[in-house]
Amino acid sequence: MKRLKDLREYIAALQEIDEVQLIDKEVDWNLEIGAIIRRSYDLRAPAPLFNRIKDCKPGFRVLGAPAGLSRQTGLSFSRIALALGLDAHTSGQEIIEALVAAHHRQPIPPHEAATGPCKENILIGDDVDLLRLPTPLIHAGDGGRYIDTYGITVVQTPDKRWTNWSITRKMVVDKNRLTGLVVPNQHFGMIDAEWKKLGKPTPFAVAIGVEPFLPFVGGMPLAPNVDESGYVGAYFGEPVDVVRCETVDLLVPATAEIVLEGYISRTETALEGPMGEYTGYIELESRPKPIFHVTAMTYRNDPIMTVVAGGEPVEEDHTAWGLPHAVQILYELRQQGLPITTCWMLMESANHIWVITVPQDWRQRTGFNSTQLIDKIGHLVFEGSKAGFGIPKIWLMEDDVDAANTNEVLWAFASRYHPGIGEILFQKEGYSNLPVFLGSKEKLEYLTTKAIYNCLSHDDWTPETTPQRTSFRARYPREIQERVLQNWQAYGYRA
Ligand SMILES: Cc1cc2nc3c(=O)[nH]c(=O)nc-3n(C[C@H](O)[C@H](O)[C@H](O)COP(=O)(O)O)c2cc1C
Ligand SMILES: [Mn+2]
Repeated sequence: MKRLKDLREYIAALQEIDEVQLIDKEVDWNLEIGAIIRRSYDLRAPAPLFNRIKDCKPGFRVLGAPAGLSRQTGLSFSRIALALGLDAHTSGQEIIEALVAAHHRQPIPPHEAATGPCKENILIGDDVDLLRLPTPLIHAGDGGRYIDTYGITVVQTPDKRWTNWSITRKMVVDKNRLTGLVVPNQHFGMIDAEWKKLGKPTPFAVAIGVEPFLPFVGGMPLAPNVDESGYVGAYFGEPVDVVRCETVDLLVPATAEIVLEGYISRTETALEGPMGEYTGYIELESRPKPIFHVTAMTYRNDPIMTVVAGGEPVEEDHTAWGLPHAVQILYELRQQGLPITTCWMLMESANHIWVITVPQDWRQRTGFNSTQLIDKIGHLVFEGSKAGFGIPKIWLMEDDVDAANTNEVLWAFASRYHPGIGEILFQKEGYSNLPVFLGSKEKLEYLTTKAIYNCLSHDDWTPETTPQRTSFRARYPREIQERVLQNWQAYGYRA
């Protein structure tokens, strides 16, 4: 495992495999940066690193699409793999297992360092000026310039028992004020509620441009009262370095490019949003959200802001939120003794469909029929897990299907799911309010109906009546497969 300890080491590693595009031509923060990032997702082109940004001090930079997918053969997930300290060619399935493995190791708490790169420039109080930073207006129609689309928001309970790291969007209001979402069911919202109960402003910090692993734990739904920093330590087998903030009693990752710190007001609000979102849509309304007063900002020399242009798949909401959610439910279902081969978020579904696969002999292993298995999985995921909050639809199938292969998964769903009887519903489950399939009442309540789509073999199939696949691997004798593979170029194919 090769841990990349800051964003700059990550960019250097991306350069080695041609996954970063340096852009020296001056670009406009006003929509041009956002449009380039968005097109890079469409083409699965390298991550753009913008070196010259209009109205901005030379040296202040933006890295777009920090964990997008790649169009290079065999390197689709290379940005994710490098971020996780793995070889660039690591498969989706191996990435999932690497993250699950850390759940079985003891958490290692962070190490408080005396100082760190994020302290190279320190601006406190009146000197804070958010407008110095190269914050883009990402999408036409966004309610403002989003400074935090991939940063780590740090909050701690008033009794200090729990420090949460998560990703949650924030917009610039003026030179020292932000506003952003505080979703009540997320840990950020739960900890904010504890401060609210005391009638005190919530101290917060946001670390932007952090070491590349951290956004994957920021998007991971660990259990409540569990510190994400401990999981990072468990993953790498060593603690993550943190440093003390200047004006709030919080610790932040030491190698962050930019740190903003301050307090969430109990009384003041500003209109927040809309912003192009993970669902692939942008809402039209702004809503009042709390003001975040920024009491200090610190940054590295020539800081690099990471930017996600949320929207149609595949972007970081899908890679750094969808994928860690698959990891979490895989771990939790296995902890309950269920034989689960893997879980995967279908990247093209933009965090709407998670695929769960089970071994073909799951009936013998569990003693369940399909109704019982679906019921058990549905209750555990949708009702028993923080991860289930973000998950509306599950496609359940056997593991002859490669869950990370969208073509195969789509074919299996199309051919195995039975209209009318294959959709098992779970009513009034907690959910995000952003997806566009929700009705307006559901959005207000943060509740919806969720479903498991049964793509399992029928309970009454016998070995004689079980349909057999026709694929290259399934249908042809080994010697024929080998002959064909050996002669592939001899037939005239190039690859
Ligand atoms: C790029 C990106 C942007 C995200 N934006 C938000 C957001 O604005 N609001 C939110 O509640 N969750 C957002 N998430 C999802 C949360 O980070 C995720 O649900 C995480 O599990 C929340 O942390 P928690 O489990 O500690 O509550 C985002 C995730 C990613 C990767
Ligand atoms: Mn958490």
